[in-house]
Amino acid sequence: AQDCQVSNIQVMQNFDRSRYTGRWYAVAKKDPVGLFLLDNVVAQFSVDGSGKMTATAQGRVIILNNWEMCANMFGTFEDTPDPAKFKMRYWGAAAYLQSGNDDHWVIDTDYDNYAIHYSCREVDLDGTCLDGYSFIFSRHPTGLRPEDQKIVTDKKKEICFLGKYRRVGHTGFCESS
Ligand code: DAO
Repeated sequence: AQDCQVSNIQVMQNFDRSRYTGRWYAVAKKDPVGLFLLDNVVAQFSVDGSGKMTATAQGRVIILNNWEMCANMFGTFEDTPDPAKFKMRYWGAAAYLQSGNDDHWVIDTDYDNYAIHYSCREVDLDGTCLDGYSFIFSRHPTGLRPEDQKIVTDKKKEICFLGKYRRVGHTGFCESS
């Protein structure tokens, strides 16, 4: 399962969206073409009364002419036959923020410490991912626990993004607003 075919990527088995709710700190990110969220990225997942997953996220962005701000983002998730694969429609609190419709796959999580997210925006002719992004989330703003690092490294390799991540810092930039 490591031929880098998007269609062969293994996702979380028996994904439980209710255990996934709450706050997740992005600690690393593989950027897509035209990256948007830079750092101080925190996502908050919820499940509404009808069982649909929703999320809000914050992060530092630079828009238009080098204007730095904290983006408040919203996402709604459409279910698919695979419980760990969603279609995410997302938009910003302000019209000039990015919006779109991306795949949102949960590759692996223990629900209490780490989660690996994956989204391929464009599949190449050979079936590999031409443009995609991925967040490594932690329940802890301080980062991953040492015991979770090997699992995460192995998964980065499985999704063919190993070596393409950068650290996502948390400086409190979005806490003042
Ligand atoms: O930062 O380059 C990028 C791509 C990320 C786009 C998605 C941002 C909005 C997400 C909202 C909800 C949740 C996780």
